[in-house]
Amino acid sequence: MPKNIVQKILDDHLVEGQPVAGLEVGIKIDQTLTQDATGTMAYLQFEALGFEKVKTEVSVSYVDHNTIQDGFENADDHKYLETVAQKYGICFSRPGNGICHQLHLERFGCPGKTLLGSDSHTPTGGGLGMIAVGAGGLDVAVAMGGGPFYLSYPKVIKIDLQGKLSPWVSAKDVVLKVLEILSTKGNVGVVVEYGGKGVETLSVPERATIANMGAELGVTTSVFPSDNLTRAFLKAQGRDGCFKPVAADDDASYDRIIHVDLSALEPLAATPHSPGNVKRLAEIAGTKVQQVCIGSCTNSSYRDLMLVAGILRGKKIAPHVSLALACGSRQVLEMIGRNGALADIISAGARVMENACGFCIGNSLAPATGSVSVRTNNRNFFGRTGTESAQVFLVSPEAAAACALAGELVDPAKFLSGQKYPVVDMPDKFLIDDSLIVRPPEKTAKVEIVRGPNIGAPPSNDEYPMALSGVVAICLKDKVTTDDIMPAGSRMKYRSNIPKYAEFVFEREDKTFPSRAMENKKKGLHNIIVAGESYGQGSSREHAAICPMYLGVKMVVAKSIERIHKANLVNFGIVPALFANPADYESIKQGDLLEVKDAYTGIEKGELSLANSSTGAVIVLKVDLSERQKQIVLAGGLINLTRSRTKAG
Ligand code: MIC
Ligand code: SF4
Repeated sequence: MPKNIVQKILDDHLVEGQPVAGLEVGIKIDQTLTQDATGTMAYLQFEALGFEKVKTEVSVSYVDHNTIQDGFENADDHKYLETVAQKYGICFSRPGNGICHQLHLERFGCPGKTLLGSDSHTPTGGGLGMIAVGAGGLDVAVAMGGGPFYLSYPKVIKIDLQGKLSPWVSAKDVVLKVLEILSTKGNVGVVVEYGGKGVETLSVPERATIANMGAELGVTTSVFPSDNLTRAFLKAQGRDGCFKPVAADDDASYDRIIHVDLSALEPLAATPHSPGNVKRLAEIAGTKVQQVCIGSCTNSSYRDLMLVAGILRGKKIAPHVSLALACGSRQVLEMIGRNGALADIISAGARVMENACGFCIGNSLAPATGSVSVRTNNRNFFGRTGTESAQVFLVSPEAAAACALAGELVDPAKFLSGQKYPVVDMPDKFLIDDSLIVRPPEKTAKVEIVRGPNIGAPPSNDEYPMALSGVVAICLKDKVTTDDIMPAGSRMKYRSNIPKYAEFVFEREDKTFPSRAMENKKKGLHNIIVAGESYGQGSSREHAAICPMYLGVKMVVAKSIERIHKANLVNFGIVPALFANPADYESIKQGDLLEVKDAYTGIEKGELSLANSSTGAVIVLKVDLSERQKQIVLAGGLINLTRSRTKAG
């Protein structure tokens, strides 16, 4: 049977289940990545599960999120991560080396392989022809220990690219166009596969930009073919040994095909406060801009920054603009440093930041009150920058540079029409220096894991209650992101300390939530979260499930729940339930007392009857879980289940 790329790679890695769209399958994971903000918990869980060594082909622990170090917490985490890596056979990328996704593309990713990462932008690896998927840290811990990763066998949407991008139109505009077409919701269980003649016109970093921001569609991942350009990229990284062509069969079938003519695209922007609010830059031009930030795992490759330098060379940014630059990796920074491009950017007036997530995760460069910030990253969720009143527009590096010069939103094609579009040739050889990657010892060595006071233990949970007697602890709207549930930014340093981090659950929605939920828990009441569509969009942070679990949340009832967050809820013993009739959402209010008499049987059956004692209404809920997931939830989470099996076995 002819196969598409997704089917080829998944079927090669299938260890459990039937390859039928919608059914749960288990796949073997070849590579894993973690970053520091999710990594500490992932490795604490790896330890708690009792594994002796990682069993993957390669596992890498990156430090890129928590690099501010305004206190001992981040440095404690780094030391823990470094020593854990040494002990269990993991490569450790030291702070200063760069952002996990950019680095993984440069130094580790290989076509045809599977990659699981505790970060939602892991699909960046799809630019190299990998099936690269984001997941919660516990799922990554299991995969590091050699266990399968479970996912719903996906439907595949093909994006057929034809033509060639015009000057000033960029890969970012391609993915923004796809976001305009598919939106940020309703794409759970889908993989996007790129194909068509237009693919040959896009370099690997451009493909990676598109695959990266595919995360905002809510799809499982995005993937490109692996072809001669992939081979050339790997060769320039000194890694063509792992090249392998990956292509769909000619008559492969797809669940849907979308045609995108690259030649017809225009410079676009995602407008506040969602990556899916896409508009043409020409349409919104003229708005005054106070800040421009260039960088992040979406747009900080050598190619991106050479383009920026080409645009800024010999010019000065508008006097009221603050321009910041954060390179994706040390390789990129050193290369543009050596060839003079960095000097052009600095001379134009840019502030040069560390090679890290930085502004993208809101731990630096919070914009001024009420200001407009133009950024090249992938998310403009409300409040993510650290300034709730700021308006964030997401654009390409070309557009960002043009806006910095103009001091307002501009279409780069119009604003820079007098200038030649800079030509950036992909280097035949990138500057390769892996000295900030600490490899684990070849032979087992005695390694003492360093645990400073910031390193807590993963919290425990009880078995699922036979009956739920709960209270609606909070009622939320549509598209609540994991940033809304568990803020990052300045709170991120508590990722390894659950009781402390739990003090900030729903901080932006309702500061009293943690204390109310804790009081309910102490009174023996189960907390229930009620939400609208696409609950848990965005980041993979499993803390958005762990911290609510710690506060006694036993169920989320929503109109729909996003893939990674649903898996995280299950892993921590919280039932992800959906309204059978979405209109019932209107009938529930915060503070209502709810009851589910026979929760156990209901979870087994996939249907729960929820009695609202405050209104007298009875509502039907659907609980769509695989047999494996039911066992996890009923055991009170994956760690409990694994431990009970180890004891029994
Ligand atoms: C993000 O972009 O939101 C993050 C920070 O990289 C997260 C991971 C995290 O919360 O640590 C992600 O995308 O998964
Ligand atoms: Fe880091 Fe931002 Fe990328 Fe997340 S999206 S990995 S915070 S650069």
